[in-house]
Amino acid sequence: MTDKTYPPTDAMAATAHADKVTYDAMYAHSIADPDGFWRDEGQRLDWITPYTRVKNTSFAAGNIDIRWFEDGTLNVAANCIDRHLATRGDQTAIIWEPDDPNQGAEHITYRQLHADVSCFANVLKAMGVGRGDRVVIYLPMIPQAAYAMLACARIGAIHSVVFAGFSADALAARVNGSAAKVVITADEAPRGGKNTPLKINADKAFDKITTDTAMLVVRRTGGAVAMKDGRDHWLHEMEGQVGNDCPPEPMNAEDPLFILYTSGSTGQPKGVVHCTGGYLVYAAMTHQYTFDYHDGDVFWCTADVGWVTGHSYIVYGPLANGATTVMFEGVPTWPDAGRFWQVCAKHKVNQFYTAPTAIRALMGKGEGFVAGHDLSALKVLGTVGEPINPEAWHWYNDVVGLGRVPIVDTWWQTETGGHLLTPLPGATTTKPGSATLPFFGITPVVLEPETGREIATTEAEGVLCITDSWPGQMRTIWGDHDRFEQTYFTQYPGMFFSGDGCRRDADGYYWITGRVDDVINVSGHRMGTAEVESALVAHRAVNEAAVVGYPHDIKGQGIYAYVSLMAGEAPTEALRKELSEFVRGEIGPIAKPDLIQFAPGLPKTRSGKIMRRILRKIAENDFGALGDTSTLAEPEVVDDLIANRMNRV
Ligand code: 6R9
Repeated sequence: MTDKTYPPTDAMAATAHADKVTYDAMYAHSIADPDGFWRDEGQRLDWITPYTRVKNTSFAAGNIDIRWFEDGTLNVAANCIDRHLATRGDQTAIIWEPDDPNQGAEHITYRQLHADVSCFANVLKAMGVGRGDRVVIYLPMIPQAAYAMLACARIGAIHSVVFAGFSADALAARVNGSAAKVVITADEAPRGGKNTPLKINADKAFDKITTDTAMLVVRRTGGAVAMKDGRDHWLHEMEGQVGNDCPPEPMNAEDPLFILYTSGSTGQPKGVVHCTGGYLVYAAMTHQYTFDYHDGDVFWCTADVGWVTGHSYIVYGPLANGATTVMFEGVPTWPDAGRFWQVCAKHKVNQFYTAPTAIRALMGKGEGFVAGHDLSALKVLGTVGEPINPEAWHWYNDVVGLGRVPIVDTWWQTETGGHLLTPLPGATTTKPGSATLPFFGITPVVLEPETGREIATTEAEGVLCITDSWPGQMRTIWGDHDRFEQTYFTQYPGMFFSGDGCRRDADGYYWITGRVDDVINVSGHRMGTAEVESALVAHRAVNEAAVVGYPHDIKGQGIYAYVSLMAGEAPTEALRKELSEFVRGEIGPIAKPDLIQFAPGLPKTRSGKIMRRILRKIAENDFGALGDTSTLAEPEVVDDLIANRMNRV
C-alpha cells in the first residue's frame, strides 16, 4: 500500500460545489440537525404538495420504520423531465452510444424525452398498468430502458429492472415474485458484436411465469421473433395507437418507485424497495456533489441499468439534475480496448464512472489503447462496485487522468440508494484504495464482529454499520418486512448492518475490506454463494455443492465450486463443462463457476455444517493455515481437497 495522498487541486477546490471547509460545515450540520439539513435539501425537487414533516425513522427492534418527507407528494418523471422543459427543452438529456461504433450515436433532448416517455406511459396504461402495479424491464442498454423506467414513474407503477444477462429462470422468479402485469423486453440485445436472443429468453421464462402477465417488445435489431397472440405486443405498434399526452401522477413520497433484486447470503435474492421522495433527493444530491456535476457537463456512468448504479447514476440522479447522461450499449473491449476512451473523446465526457474490474481488464491490454484519445474534457473519474486495488487506482490516475483528474472511490450498495462513503473532488484528499469519508447525513461506525461493541478509537477494524437513516435508504424487502429486519437490523440491533468489513485509519478514513457474509463480488456484481449452490444441486449428477470466492486478477473474486457427485457419476472434464453451462442457464453468465473441484466429500462439523472457512483457504491456495480442524467429522476429506485443488497460483 502506498502512503502517498492526493489533495484536491486549488483550481478544483475553488470551483467545486464543496471545498473542505464547506464539506466540514455541511457534514456537521447534517449530523447535528438532520431535520433542518434535509428540509433544505428536499427543496432541490419540485413537490406537488410540499412536505411539512422531514425525518420519521426508527431502527428499533420490532419497529423498523423509515419515512422521509412523508406528507409530501411529487412525481419522479416530472422532476427528471417536465420541470427542465422551460429552461433546457433543447438540451440533450440522453446521449445513446450503440454497441457498434459505426452506427451513429443518438442525442435525445429533454423535449423528445418528454414525448417518448409520455407515449410509453400511455402504452402501459393501455395495457392496463396503473398506480402500484409492477412492471418488469428486461432490456438491453437502449433508450427505451430509460423511457420504460420513467414511464412507470410517470403513472405510479413500480418497475423492477432485471439485468438482460440473467437467465430465463432468474427472470421468471422475479416476475412471479412481484406478480408483474407486464414484462418489457426487446427482440435481441447486441453486445460486443454479438446478438443475444432476448425475446427467446423471455419466452422461456413465460413457461415458468405463473402470474397473468403480458409482454411488450421493443424492436432493437429487427431480428425475427415469434409473437404470441393475445400476450405479446410490439411497442412501436402500440405507440401508434396512443397519444403523447400523459399527465404525471401525484405520488406520495413514500410510495414505492422501484424494486431491484439483489443477492444476499441465502439462496433467494431480495427485492430491495426504494421509494419516491427520499430516493430521488439522495440520488440527485450525491450525483451533484460526488461528481461535482455542473450545468452543461456530460456525465457517463458505464454501469448497466440492471444494477442500482445504473438506476441512480445513469437515470435518476443525472436527469433530476438536468444533466446530459450517456447510455452505452456496448462493452469496454470491443471492437478493441480503446472503446471507453474513444466514447469519452467523442462526446467530450466530463465525469466518467466505472468499476475496478473494467479498469483492471483494460490495464491488462496496455496503455496504447488510451493514448491517442483526447481525454482533456475529463474533470472527475469515479469507481464503484468493489475495493479498487492500488495498481488499478494508479493506472486510472496516471494513464487515464494523466495525474490531473481526481478519483472518487464510492462505497455504497443496492440497499443504500446512493453513495455513503466517498471523497468529494474539491474537498477530500484521497488515498488510493480508500472510499475515504462519509457523505452528508451518514453516520458510520465500526463494530467488533463478535460482540457488536462499537470501536470508538479512530483506528479500528471490524464490521461497518450505519447508526441512523438517510433519505436514500431502502424501505423494506418486497413482500417480506420481517426479512428486512432480520437481514439488516438484528445482528447488531439498532443499526443498519452493511454486510461489509472495514478498517478506519488514523485519519478517520474508511477502507472497505469486503463482504463478511456469504456474498461474493464477481466483477463488481453481487452473487450469493447459496444461489450458485442451489443451481448446482439442481443438476441430476450433483449430490452436494459448496461455493466460495477466491482472488481473481481481473474479476476481483472468482467463483470456486466444490461438488460431490451422486453415486455412479464419473467426475469427467465433460461433466465439469456441463455443470458450468448448467449454472449459466439457471442464473446467467455472471454466475458461471471459474473452477469446479470434484470432491468425494465436503468438510463438515459433527453437526453437519459445511466448514466454509476451510474451503475458502483451499480455494485461495493458502492451505498451510487451515486453522482448527479438530471439530471436523472426517478430517481426511481435507487432505483429498488439498491434493486435488484447482487454484495453484
Ligand atoms: C453500488 C453497488 C454492494 C457491495 C458492497 C461492497 C461492494 C461497492 C465499493 C465496494 C469497496 C467500493 N462495494 N462499492 N467495496 N469499495 N467503492 O455496487 O451495489 O451491487 O449492491 O454491491 O459492493 O461489498 O456491500 P451492490
